Amino acid sequence: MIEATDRKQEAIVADFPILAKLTSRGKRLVYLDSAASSQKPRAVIQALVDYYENDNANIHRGVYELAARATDAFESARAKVARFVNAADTAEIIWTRNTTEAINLVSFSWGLANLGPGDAILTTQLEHHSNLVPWQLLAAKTGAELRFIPADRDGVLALEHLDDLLAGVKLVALAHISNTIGSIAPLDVIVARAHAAGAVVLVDAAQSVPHMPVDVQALDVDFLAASGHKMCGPTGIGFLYGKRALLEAMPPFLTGGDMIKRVSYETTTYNELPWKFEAGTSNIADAIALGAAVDYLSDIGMDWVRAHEIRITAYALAQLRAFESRGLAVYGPPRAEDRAGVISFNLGDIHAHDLASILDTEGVCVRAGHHCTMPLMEKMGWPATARASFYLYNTEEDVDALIHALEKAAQVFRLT
Ligand code: 7TS
Repeated sequence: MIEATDRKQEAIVADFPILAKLTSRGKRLVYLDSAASSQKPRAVIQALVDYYENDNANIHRGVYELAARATDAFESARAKVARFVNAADTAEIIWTRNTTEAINLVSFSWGLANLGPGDAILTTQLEHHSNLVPWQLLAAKTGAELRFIPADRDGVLALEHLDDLLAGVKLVALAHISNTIGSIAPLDVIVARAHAAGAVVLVDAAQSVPHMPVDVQALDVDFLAASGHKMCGPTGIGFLYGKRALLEAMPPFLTGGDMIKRVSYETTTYNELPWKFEAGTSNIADAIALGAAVDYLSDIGMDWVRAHEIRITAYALAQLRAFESRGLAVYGPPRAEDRAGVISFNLGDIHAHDLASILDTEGVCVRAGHHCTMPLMEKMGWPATARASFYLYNTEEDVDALIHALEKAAQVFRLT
């Protein structure tokens, strides 16, 4: 069993050409920044090349065979994404550039049409700026109030006052997984109580869809946003899932070509879903390559990906804890099962940027800074953290390399 898992792991690593490259110092590349963006398997890179070499044309308009092929590939990628998150209907998947654009689409379209003075939006203290700034702007524009579910030091949301917080709330917008702390939100509880209070729920799934099975129908979420580049796909493509009835009732976000059915000088009838929300020429090649990424992840199995990340995270937590006597502080839930493969830490007084620079000299790539969660960092009293994040291609050797690099940093800063 263990051997079979190891063989699968080796084969996965070999699928990612960049992982075989050395750094300019001749070190093995140890990529521990997948929460920022994942690496791409050969199948995804090849899908881009294949599309441009064989099928490239604009979609939804050409009568010639080549354009029909491009359209088919583009729409079949949408169907793959719909199956991946178990949407009831392919038309409930809207292509966007990324999670950020998907959230802005909901804010500008649904939000401006549905919120006003006296209404409230409920989010959490854990959010990435992408799931905070749009709601600040929406609140300012509509006169709605913005409220926050508090989080403790492990990134666990405090739900004791949830029902009070939900009074008058029309929208609950929260991250499935915190990109800074790695904690996982109890969506089952929050979605049920939000719906009971009459609110619509948007989930920022940027850190969950790539790393665990996500079923929008089982979760019963109303909107869900994710980015292709964090799930083995290219940059510049992401998606919004929305329940059909909500999307049908929403006005368009961007307007122009492709999102129309009929236009006169005076007026316009909008296209059907999902195209009503896809104005202008879409990111065709990257959508198709995201379809290839979804195929790749589905072949491996999202249950395997989640189980693998729990294994690596448990191993990393144990190794990092052994370092605590030398001033290492590790943040987030203590048990790997309760969290995602995202571990923030600090070593003594070393600034996280300096720490990340030393790790880089050993080929270890981690992110350092505020992770686009400035209010959370301020609340926690962390000027910055270093963050290691794992994906399906990371191994125990990668964790060992991180620990070895931390040893070096401890020596450089004389912490030993
Ligand atoms: N929401 C969460 C929870 C995220 O982690 C990110 C990106 C986003 C939204 C925005 O995604 P985008 O694709 O629209 O940019 N998170 C990170 C990170 O943790 N480090 O770099 C980007």
